[in-house]
Formats: sequence, C-alpha cells, structure tokens
Amino acid sequence: MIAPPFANRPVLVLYTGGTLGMIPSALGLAPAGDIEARIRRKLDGLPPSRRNRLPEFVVETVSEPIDSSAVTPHDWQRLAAIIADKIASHAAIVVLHGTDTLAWSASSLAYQLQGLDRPVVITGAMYPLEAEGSDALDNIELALRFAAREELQEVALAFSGRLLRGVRSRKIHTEAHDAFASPNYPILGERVGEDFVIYPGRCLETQQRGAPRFESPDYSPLARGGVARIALWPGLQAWQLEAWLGDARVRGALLEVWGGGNIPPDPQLIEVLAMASGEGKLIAAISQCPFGGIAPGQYAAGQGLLQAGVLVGDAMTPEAAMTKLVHLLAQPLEEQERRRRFLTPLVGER
Ligand code: ASN
Repeated sequence: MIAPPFANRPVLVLYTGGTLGMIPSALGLAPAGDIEARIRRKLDGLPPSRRNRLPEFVVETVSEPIDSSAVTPHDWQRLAAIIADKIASHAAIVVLHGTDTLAWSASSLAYQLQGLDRPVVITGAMYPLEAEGSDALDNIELALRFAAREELQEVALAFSGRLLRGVRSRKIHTEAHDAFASPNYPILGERVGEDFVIYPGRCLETQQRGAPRFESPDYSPLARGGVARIALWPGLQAWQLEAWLGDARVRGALLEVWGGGNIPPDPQLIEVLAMASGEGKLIAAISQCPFGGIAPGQYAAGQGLLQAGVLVGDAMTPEAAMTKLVHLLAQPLEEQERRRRFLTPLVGER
C-alpha cells in the first residue's frame, strides 16, 4: 500500500476526561491535569521494542475534561467538531474518554465523521494511569498502534487488547479490564503478543469508500430529552408509554422490545405507537437481548410494531440506534428520508 500524504504527520491524542487521567480527590476520583507528561512518563517505561514502534504523537486536552457520566449530545457535537477541525493536519486521532459513555460517543462520532480516510481510535481505562495494575498504559499503547494503521478508516474503540467498531460497541463490565464487547459484529483486530493484527475484510474501508463527508448538524435542539429510550417490561401500560411519547418535546424514541421483535398484544399500546409515529416522531425498535437482531412479524406479537410504523433497528446496539436517531433528527430532512437513512447502514452500524 502506498503511504498516504498525511502518514508522516503526528497522531493527535485528545484527552476528554475519564478515569484514565483521574487522580484521587476528597470527593473520589476526579479528572486531573498534566496529562501529556504523565502519559509520556508511563510510555517511557515500556521496553524499547514496544516504545520504538509507537507513532509520533502530540497531546491536547479539551477545555474541561469530565467524567463521561456527564456527557450530553452537546459534547458529542463538540468532540466531532474538534476532530473535524484537526484531522487534516494529523495522521490519526486518538480520543481518551471515560468508559461509562465511551460507546455512546464512539457511535455518535461515527455518524458525524462519515467517510473518514484515516483512523479515529477512542479508548479509556477502567483504572487511573498511576493506579497499581491499571489498564491505562496498555490501552494507550493499543490505541496508538492501531492509530498508525492506514487501512483503518473509521471510528474504532481500542480496549483490553482488542479493536472494535465504535458504532457496534458496548460497555459490558463494571470492573474487569475487558469491559467492552461488540455483540453483533466481529472484532476488527487485536493484539497478539507484540503484533497488532487487523483482520481483513472487517473494516469499513472495504465496505464503503469515499471522500470525507462529515455531517455536523446542531444537536442542541435534541440535547434536552428530544430522544427517549424505553425498555418494555411485563405489565407496561399504554398510559405509561403515552407519558413519554405524547410529550411534544420528544421527537423520537428507541423501544427495546422482547426477543426477536415482539411487544405485548395490547391494542392500546399499538395505538400509542401508531399515534406517535403518525405525528412524525421517529420511533425505532431493537431487542432487549444483547445478541442477535429483530425481525418483527415472525410472531403475531410483533405485527403491531410494523402496523404502527415503527422502524426496525435490526441488530443495532442501543447506543448506535439512539445516536443515529439524534443525528437524523438534528438534520433538516424530510421524514421519509430520515426513515430511509435509519434503515440504511451509514457506517457499518447495521
Ligand atoms: N466514570 C468514569 C468515566 O466514564 C469511568 C471510567 O472512565 N472508567 O469517566
């Protein structure tokens, strides 16, 4: 492969907050400064055979690093804007992010940065850089090594020795180093001993090519509850669903339904759904099961979803489906076009 012209530029490491850079405070772990020196000090401790294979990088910190539990759609928009602004002058971007909402930010970035021609690798850590037994240094090394791979042309999540498609990833563990999974898509790559392998045929680059066509709609009208997430439970009543969907501030919703695409056989529930989607609200459904997709209509219990005009979310993660609803609703599109795009894979999310 001929090296692209940007290959000799440094990788930009962007610190946004999260446990990786935190230190203990009176109130518990909190974001701390001086991240560049702290990262370089740790990387200097790697054996030369590993240190020498890292790409050149520069470090920047967002104006206010945060615990990612505080992230809102505003932050997704701000982060994408920083990356869109800086990417041309860097070989790749590595985002250091808190793990709690890392899969959400990764998913949102994928929609906003469509048509990437180089890597955007997002990572974090379950334990702070300076903590004993921390995973932070390994994850930074992993992200930097994959950021140097020209065949990676998408938003990917590097964690615990593995590279996942960002928009397919989920946080699945509260303590283990191996805290992320990509339940319905194979991993893109992994560390095997001292090698960092990318598996052929799995990256977006082989499925979709094209010039960057970043989309940067304004998320602020959606950032205050414009899209709701509703998981079914046995006994759910139509009035409860209506309380969510009947609110004029709600413009879209993700329903997490039973198994392969079923809902309770309650005509009133279906009526509430049909009413909301008839008003132009974008309502999509995925399964509550972490593995596998939905195909409503296989059972009589799923027909209602189709009758009500609910969009089938296939095997998308909740993070991928919700951030896609936000992204589509933030754009000045006709309703039919929004529905079409929701059902079309834009960045390998379905
Ligand atoms: N609360 C932290 C965060 O998401 C968790 C972590 O980074 N491990 O910012």
